[in-house]
Amino acid sequence: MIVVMGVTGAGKSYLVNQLAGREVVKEGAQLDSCTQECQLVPIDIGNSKLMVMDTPGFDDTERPDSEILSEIALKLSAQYELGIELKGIVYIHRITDNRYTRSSVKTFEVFKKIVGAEALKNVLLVTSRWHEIDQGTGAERERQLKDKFWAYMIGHGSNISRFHGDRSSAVSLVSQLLCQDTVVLQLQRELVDEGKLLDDTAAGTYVSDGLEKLKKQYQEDLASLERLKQDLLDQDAAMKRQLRKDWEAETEKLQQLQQQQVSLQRAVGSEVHREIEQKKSRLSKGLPIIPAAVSILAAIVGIPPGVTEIFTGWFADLIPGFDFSF
Ligand SMILES: Nc1nc2c(ncn2[C@@H]2O[C@H](COP(=O)(O)OP(=O)(O)OP(=O)(O)O)[C@@H](O)[C@H]2O)c(=O)[nH]1
Ligand SMILES: [Mg+2]
Repeated sequence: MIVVMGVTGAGKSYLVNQLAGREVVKEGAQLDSCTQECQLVPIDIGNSKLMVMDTPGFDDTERPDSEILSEIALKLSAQYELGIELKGIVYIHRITDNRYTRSSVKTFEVFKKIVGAEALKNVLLVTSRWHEIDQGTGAERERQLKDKFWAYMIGHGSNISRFHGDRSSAVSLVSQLLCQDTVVLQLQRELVDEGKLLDDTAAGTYVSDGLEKLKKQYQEDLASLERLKQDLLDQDAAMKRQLRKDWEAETEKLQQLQQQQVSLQRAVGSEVHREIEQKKSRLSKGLPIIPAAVSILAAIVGIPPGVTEIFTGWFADLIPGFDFSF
C-alpha cells in the first residue's frame, strides 16, 4: 500500500485517478474540500499489485484537523494491524502556491509527526501543477522548498520529485516507493504497539496543543465581552442585542473546540483491533491470509464504486469463486 497525503486541493485524488487510468475517486473543482473519507484504490503496475489510499486533506474548509487526523489514524492503524505492507507516503504540494502559509506549515508538521523520523526515507515529496507556472519560477520555488521548508525531511532521507500531471509521471512517482523496504509509521507504533490514546501521540499532541491555544483565545474573548457587557449595562438595546449575539457565537465556538478535544481522546489501536476481530469472524474459514487481510482493509477503509472486480480479479487464480464483497 501507498498513502497519498497533503493539504486540501493539492491534487491527491487527481493523482490517484491518473494512476487508476480513469476517474475512480471524486476530484473537487470547487473551493470547498472534496474528499471526506479515505478510499482504497487497487492499481496494477506491471506485475505489482498496489493499493493506494486517498486521504482527506488537512486544513479542510468544513472539518477540523482533529477529525481528519482521527480518520487517517484509524485507517493507518487497520493497515498496520492487518500486516499489509506499507511502502511509503506521497506528500503533494502545489508548486503554484506563492507562499508557504501558516496552514501549509501546520499541515506539514502534523504530517511529519504522523510519519516520524525513522520512516522519512519512505516519503516522497511531490510538487504538482507544473503546467500552470513558468519553469524558472517553479524551479526557484522548488529550491526554496529544498533549502528551507523541506530540508529536515530531505536530510532524513525523503526524496523530492515533480508530478507532470499524466499517468506515466504518476506511475514513475509510485515506482520510486515500490522498491523501498516496508515501513512502519510513528503514529502506527504509538497507536497499535503502545496502545496510546490519539491525543497522546506526537501528531495528536500537536493538533490538541493548537486546540488548547485556540481555547484560551476564545476564553479571553468571552471574558472581554463580559467586561464590555458590564460597561454597557445602561446603553441602548441594539448594542445589548449585538453583544448577546457575539457572546453566543463565542460560546458555540468554545463548545465545538471542546468536542474536538474529546474526539482526540480515542484509543484508536484497540478500536481497530476489535473491528478487525469482528470482521475476521465473518469471513469464510480457510481463506488465505492476504485475500482475508485485503478484504478486511477494504471494508474498513472503504472503496470507491466500480473497483470490486479488480480486487476479485487479483485473487481469482488463487481462490476460484472468491467473493470479495463483505
Ligand atoms: N490539470 C491538472 N489538474 C489538477 C492537478 N492536480 C489537481 N488538479 C485539479 O485540481 C482540483 C483539486 O484537485 P483534487 O485532486 O480534488 O484535490 P485533493 O487534494 O484531492 O483535495 P481534497 O479532496 O479536498 O483534500 C481538481 O479539479 C483537479 O482536477 C494536476 O496536476 N493537473
Ligand atoms: Mg481529494
